[in-house]
Amino acid sequence: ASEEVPSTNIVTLTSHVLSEGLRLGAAATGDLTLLLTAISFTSKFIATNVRKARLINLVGLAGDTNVQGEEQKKLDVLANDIMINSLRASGKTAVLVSEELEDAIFIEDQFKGKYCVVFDPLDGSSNIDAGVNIGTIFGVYRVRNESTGTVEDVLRAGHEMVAAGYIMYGSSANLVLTTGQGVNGYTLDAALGEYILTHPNIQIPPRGKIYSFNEGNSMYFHPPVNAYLKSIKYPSPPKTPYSARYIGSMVADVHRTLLYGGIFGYPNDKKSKSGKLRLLYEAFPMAFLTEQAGGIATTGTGRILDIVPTSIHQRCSVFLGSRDDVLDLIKFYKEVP
Ligand code: AHM
Ligand code: MG
Repeated sequence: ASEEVPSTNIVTLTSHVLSEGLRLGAAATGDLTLLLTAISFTSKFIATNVRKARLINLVGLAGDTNVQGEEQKKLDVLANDIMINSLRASGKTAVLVSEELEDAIFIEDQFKGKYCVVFDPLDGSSNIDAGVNIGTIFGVYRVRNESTGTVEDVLRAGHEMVAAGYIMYGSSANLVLTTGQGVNGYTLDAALGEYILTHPNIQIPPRGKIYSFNEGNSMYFHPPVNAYLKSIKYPSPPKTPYSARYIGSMVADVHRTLLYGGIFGYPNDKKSKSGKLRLLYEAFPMAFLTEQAGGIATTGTGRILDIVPTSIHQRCSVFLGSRDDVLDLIKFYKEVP
């Protein structure tokens, strides 16, 4: 009987980002690597606490529903605090924008570096109590030449980001990252405490068989969206209908879309006039990852990464996924009044 021999050919997040940087001559200073190390450390902290909270909520280790409610709120705040502390301490950041905080944070000179990080520390947190996957989303800009770090450094088009990614807290923690050279996925090995490269060079299939929308909003959707959804649910033979998958946790819905293909959408509609998702730290990072994986990310009428934000918490209509599926949707926007 053969015994399972552990692989000794393991690539960790840090070594991978470093070697990619060296290969491209880009991250010669290692600053971006150190910044990403701070983010990955933070995500390990959050992953541990999400797991604890799940145990409390699902198995009921402690307290009544009231206590559980408080526990959940604490987790949002905790994730935000650890993220900010660790990014500040990294010495590599100048401006931070968090979904949890109304104003941007400007790092004091003593700790100041040349990167700006925009993030949603715990997205989909309404899902925590049910044990459903949640995640952290982040995007990174480099401060503009001569800038000491102002809000203008993050009010820039998404295509100016130098890195973006998310960490999904599920049965394992998965970190998916782009530094503009394709997309790689890493899985946290809890025993080693390291993210291991498990999904090198993720490519979205050019067409999928899954659509992912909150169809409960159909009565508010604009005509092109409803016409598109009808076309994939009632296709003319020999085509067959698409499957519906909607978790309601952007990280999980986008993660599945990157791996299996198909289309994810959260459009603006008659009720949410500008959409629901946030441009800077939800739409931009996911759009960057999608394009780097060979897919398309659009508002329906234009490329998401070309939008220039005017305020840090602004919202945006989002459709992203497999090239052919998103092109089909764009066609409906062009043809349906
Ligand atoms: P949040 O930042 O308040 O958690 O909201 C963002 C989440 C996304 O993860 C998800 O795609 C969307 O909201 C789901 O919204 P809805 O419940 O309206 O379908
Ligand atoms: Mg969010």
